[in-house]
Amino acid sequence: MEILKEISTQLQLGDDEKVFELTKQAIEQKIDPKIILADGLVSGMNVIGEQFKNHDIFLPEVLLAAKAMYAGMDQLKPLFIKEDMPTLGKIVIGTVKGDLHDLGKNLVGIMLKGAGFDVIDLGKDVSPERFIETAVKEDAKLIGMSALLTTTMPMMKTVIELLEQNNLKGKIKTVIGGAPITEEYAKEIGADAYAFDASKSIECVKYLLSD
Ligand code: B1M
Repeated sequence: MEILKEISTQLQLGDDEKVFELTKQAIEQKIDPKIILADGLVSGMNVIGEQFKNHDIFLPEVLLAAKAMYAGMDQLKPLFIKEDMPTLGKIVIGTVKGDLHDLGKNLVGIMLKGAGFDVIDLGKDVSPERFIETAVKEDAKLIGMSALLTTTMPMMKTVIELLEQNNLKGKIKTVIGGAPITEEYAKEIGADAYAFDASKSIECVKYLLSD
């Protein structure tokens, strides 16, 4: 669809106002919000990721693209989140310590809220202690962690080890995700589940909390 290509292009150009406007138009055209997200916003961000990797663009362009992505996500958010739903359980999410990437984690939060979970979002750069202290204080049964850097992935292991040391492993489940994370890594560090994307995170969380 032409409008989705245009959203992707304007996101790559870092034009947040155009992305905001085009996303609004796509919603008015009754295009499925999940399609707008996947084929417009995320597809544009994937191109940015490749260009950044190949040094065709640099950090300022990536920041502008991220701002544009937020402009689109702001439009879509109310369509994913239905208010006054009975809660399916309380969970804590965040991006691990040292990592400032939060677009994917925010998407996961929006989708999980939309699916009916009570989501406590600790934001980015979250220390292992803070994940656990919050989960205990709020009586949350699951911690969801996001990492986008290979250098911050080990923080997930630290959280799981800390759960173990406090006899909380199993009582508080863990779901991990983010571009460098794999099923194998989740197994290796003893996470309860790996979710490839936001939709998959709903499946994982529902399954783990139904135990
Ligand atoms: Co950075 N960055 N970045 N960056 N950035 C990556 C991750 C990188 C792969 C780019 C590249 O080289 N191709 C690379 C990492 C390389 C590596 O570790 N091997 C990289 C780097 C190097 C860096 C810096 C170190 C650059 C520098 O300073 N020289 C720096 C680090 C800062 C820090 O964190 N300490 C940095 C900074 C930034 C910005 C701040 C400019 C910006 C982030 C803005 C923000 O998030 N507010 C940024 C961006 C935007 C990217 C790329 C281009 C896009 C990431 C993104 O938002 N994707 C990224 C390239 C890439 O990933 N290919 C890159 C869209 C988002 C929807 O997808 O986050 O993958 P994603 O989330 C997905 C799934 O992964 C999953 O669901 C989402 C989709 O449904 N998911 C979960 C994510 N979390 C989950 C949790 C779950 C379940 C699923 O359960 C709890």
